[in-house]
Amino acid sequence: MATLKSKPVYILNGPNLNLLGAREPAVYGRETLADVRRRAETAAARAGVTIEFRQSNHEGQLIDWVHEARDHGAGLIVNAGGLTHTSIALLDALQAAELPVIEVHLSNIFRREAFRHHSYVSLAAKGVICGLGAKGYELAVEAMADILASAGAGKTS
Ligand code: CA2
Repeated sequence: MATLKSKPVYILNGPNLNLLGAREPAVYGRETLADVRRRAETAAARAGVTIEFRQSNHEGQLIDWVHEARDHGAGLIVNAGGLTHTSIALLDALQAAELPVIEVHLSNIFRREAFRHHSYVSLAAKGVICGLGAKGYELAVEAMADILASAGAGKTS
């Protein structure tokens, strides 16, 4: 039987998400990124997948991790923070990765400033979850596990 555990799902978090819980609780909630990580790990254990949970404030680092995921990952869950709305380079990397991508945002970007309504990441994403806070990461892990199980059905590796 195929195992979903062989390659991890990369969960990449972009600029300023390390500040979660410390500032702007009205927009992003009170949970820290460590709390979000714990939720994702619990959801992953439930769903039978493993995760690589990372955060960087640097565009190039995130792109390097997407490249790493291309070789060593099963899928990508991405909250690119502000780079969501600006980074063609990150989009290019995600498209080149040829892996299932799920985009996550804590806040509902469509209830916010107009500049947040456009996402480059969405062009590479199979699905988008936004506005559900940290719960969105759990849902993304669950959805990714389903996608990987469907893709792997009948395969031996
Ligand atoms: O809602 C989201 O998850 C965002 O990706 C968060 C980004 C924002 O630029 C996107 O439009 C939507 C911001 C990252 C978090 O920034 C913080 C700033 C201060 C305090 C806590 C977090």
